[in-house]
Amino acid sequence: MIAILGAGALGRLWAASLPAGETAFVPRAGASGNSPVDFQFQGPDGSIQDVSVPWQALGDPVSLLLVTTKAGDTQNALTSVMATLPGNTPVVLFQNGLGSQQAVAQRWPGHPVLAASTTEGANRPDAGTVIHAGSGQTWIGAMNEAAQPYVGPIVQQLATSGLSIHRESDILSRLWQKLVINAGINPFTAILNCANGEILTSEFYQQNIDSLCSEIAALMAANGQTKERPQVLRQQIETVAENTARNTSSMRSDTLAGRKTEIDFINGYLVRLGIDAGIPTPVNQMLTEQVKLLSPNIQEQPD
Ligand code: KPL
Repeated sequence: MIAILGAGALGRLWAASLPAGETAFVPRAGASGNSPVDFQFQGPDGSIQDVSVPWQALGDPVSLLLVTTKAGDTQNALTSVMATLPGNTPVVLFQNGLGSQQAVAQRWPGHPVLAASTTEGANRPDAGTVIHAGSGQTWIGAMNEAAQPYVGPIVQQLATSGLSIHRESDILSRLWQKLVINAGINPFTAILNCANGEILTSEFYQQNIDSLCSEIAALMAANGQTKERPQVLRQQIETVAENTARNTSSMRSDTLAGRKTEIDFINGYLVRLGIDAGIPTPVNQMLTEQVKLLSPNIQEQPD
């Protein structure tokens, strides 16, 4: 049984894509999941499928735990679950940004902890519908030594979903690449309340993007990542913004829905790295503050 912690759009995408009967959602601490999670799943080709996913019952054997909670929610959500999992059960983290993955790997060093970086696009326009808006790619790699032997078998197991899964020997670099994109697109779309492509013509973006990319390039070099020129990072950001021009970013949709955003694990994470390395990050800081001002009183909410 593959257990899934986090019944949001991404968790439901995996539940709908893996073979029927092989997945169950993990109830949050204090919550009792009784009736199954029922939803309609729309594939990228427009096909509709009715999906029903049970909640994991106490004592159900779990071969693998997929964690699809928001980054800011992950440690809390995992705490009660880890206490009930045998120490050799692998855990795959699907969070956006960086910081939460390292925190989990450090907190449970004996557990095989893996991380995934995915470009699958899924959204949940209402409680009973999940749309797999665009097929993407998912890379999976080990976050600690204990996870190394599990990477190949997990890639094979998750490939039964029909999604495109790859083994990644340097998952941290892969997560950094996605971080660059998210740091350069998401806060601008949330602050400007616009689709991804529209940031490119905005004055606010044009005024800040080069300094932002210089900050990120310096932080990458200081953190053992390939030293990229800021112009190269800007090009990468703009290619994705163009390719996803009509999309609403996850940060803009969180803001519009009144949910807590993942800014602390994207630009906020870069600010923390800057403080540690003595590298000034005024643009990351400004973007983090402005995104937080959009939703000042929001508490953590489970997906
Ligand atoms: O990953 C994304 C997100 O919205 O979080 C991008 C790449 C910006 C696509 O919308």
